[in-house]
Amino acid sequence: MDIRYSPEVKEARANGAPLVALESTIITHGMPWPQNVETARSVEAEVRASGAVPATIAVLDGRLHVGLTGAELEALGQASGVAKLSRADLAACMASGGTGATTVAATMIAAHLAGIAVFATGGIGGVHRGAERSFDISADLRELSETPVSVVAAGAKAILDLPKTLEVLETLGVPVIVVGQDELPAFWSRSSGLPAPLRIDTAAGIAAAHLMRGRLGLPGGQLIANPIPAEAEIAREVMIPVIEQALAEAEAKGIAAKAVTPFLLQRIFELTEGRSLEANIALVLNNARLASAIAVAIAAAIPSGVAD
Ligand code: PSU
Ligand code: MN
Repeated sequence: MDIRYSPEVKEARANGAPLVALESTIITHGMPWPQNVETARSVEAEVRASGAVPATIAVLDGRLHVGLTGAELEALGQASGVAKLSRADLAACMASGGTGATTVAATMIAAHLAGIAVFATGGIGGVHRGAERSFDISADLRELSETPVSVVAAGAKAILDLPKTLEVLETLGVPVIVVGQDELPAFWSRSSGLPAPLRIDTAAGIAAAHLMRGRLGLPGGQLIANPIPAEAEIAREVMIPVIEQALAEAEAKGIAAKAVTPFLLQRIFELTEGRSLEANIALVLNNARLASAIAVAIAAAIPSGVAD
């Protein structure tokens, strides 16, 4: 597989330094310009400050990039009409020379190809509300069951049906590990009303669980649910009516398939007058710190630094 590594990632791979994968859909479809590029840069800086090397993943002109240069990141963040690539569209985009941002699912695939075991993002996709009618279940869930990458997120986005998302993850055999509390976090809020399926409070403990899965020969990764810092959270009671309104508008407008998540995030940004974006930025930075600590712990346990 011809992967284009950035100079920084190439060097880290040669030295066995800990790497943290970062997705690009959050840049192109999850946040408005220019906060998207600013956030992507500060997330990368946070990873470096925490002792690991960031590898932001995207497809540019048909080539799979693991690690983007500053100029590539800027261009992607400003481009319009960039494709949103999940497992289903990754190969076709590359084969036709296209440009696309990778979702959690596609980023996991690329990270694994590059020997990267840990990935930080904001929230994963999941089972959408009304999935019993729409069948809208993100490919991120299946990917977590197949590809051995630990994904650090702030829980599943509260726009989803969280109980159904947990049920599907359990069916698929994906460990959902909550950090520091007994309740599943809900992205913008620390609380969801749902109990944590598993709880591990240290990066070393999460790294040990990741490595143990590998030793058991279990395919698939782990979902690490890291609550948003208390000072940055938006209370659940505040988010519930906002989410309800955004969902009602999506339904009335007939928004479907890939467009659902970007539409809801944009409407929630508008309805909260930007507060949802501030919270989103804070939680991604928090996830980047934890992911780096996990990557450092895995690299310490595996001399080559490449874990799978
Ligand atoms: N987290 C965010 N913003 C986002 C996403 C996650 O804070 O935009 C993206 C991720 O790339 C995730 C995708 O994989 O949304 C899920 O989309 P879908 O529900 O269509 O599978
Ligand atoms: Mn979907």
